Amino acid sequence: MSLIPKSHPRAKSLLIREKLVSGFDSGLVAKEGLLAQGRGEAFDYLLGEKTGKSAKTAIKAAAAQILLAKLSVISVNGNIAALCPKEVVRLSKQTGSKIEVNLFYSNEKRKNAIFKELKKNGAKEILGKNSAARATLSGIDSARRIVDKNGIFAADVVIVPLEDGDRTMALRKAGKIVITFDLNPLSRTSQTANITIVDNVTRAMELLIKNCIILSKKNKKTLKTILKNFNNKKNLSENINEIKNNLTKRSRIA
Ligand code: PTJ
Repeated sequence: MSLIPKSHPRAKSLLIREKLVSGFDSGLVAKEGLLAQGRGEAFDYLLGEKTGKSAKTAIKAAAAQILLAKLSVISVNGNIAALCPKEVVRLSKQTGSKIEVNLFYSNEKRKNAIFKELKKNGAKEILGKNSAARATLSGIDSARRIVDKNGIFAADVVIVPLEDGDRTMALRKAGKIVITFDLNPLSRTSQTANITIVDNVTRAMELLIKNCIILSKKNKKTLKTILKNFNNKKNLSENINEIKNNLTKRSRIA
């Protein structure tokens, strides 16, 4: 049972933190994943802990891009398995995207726990464990280089929530379109991806699913226009301005 009272002014943030801690206790999350969450929390504070206008714009572009993909793959790590396994499965079912487990701090035991968690949440096919389908991404030295030849390796669009910069660059160099969720607009991943959603993945994943449902009723031309009008660098700059405006507001003496 949670020790966090619902009335606590920071209950939402503390409950997200609790998901990570219980994900760590149940073997889903790497120790380093707890630190990554802490960094994310700090940026979320600066954002005002809400989905801003620029994040909404990026989410809409991401939905259009996923719907236009020939093969999209959602890459799942320990933090994502702990924070939003249900949403990952729903996004996959809504858009026909494949799910692939790909870890930075690779470890078979943790990988198995993540597979189990995704299955418990309704996933049917999960890639990332079949050694016969192993392929290697070039330009990257971490364990993340090992991917599935029918998944990330073959994909034209890869969704990489909470990612490290190296793989984002390697994926871009391999000609893939990269969509990321990252609360830090300055990170290498944020700066390198094609579409960066600067928002807490726990808020943004749900919105992405909603946008995919709405946009699935539109034709290809409309989706392509949404993408044509999206500029990641410009959107990131707007996001930094949102943070700046929030800080200016908070710095005023009432
Ligand atoms: O499970 P593994 O082994 O694949 O490891 C996963 C982690 C997250 C530990 C690994 O990918 C890592 O070390 O990531 P980084 O380089 O610390 O980057 C994580 C980024 O995600 C940081 O820029 C954080 O600000 C951001 N972040 C953290 N929590 C959230 C977040 N962004 C969105 N929503 C969050 N809840």
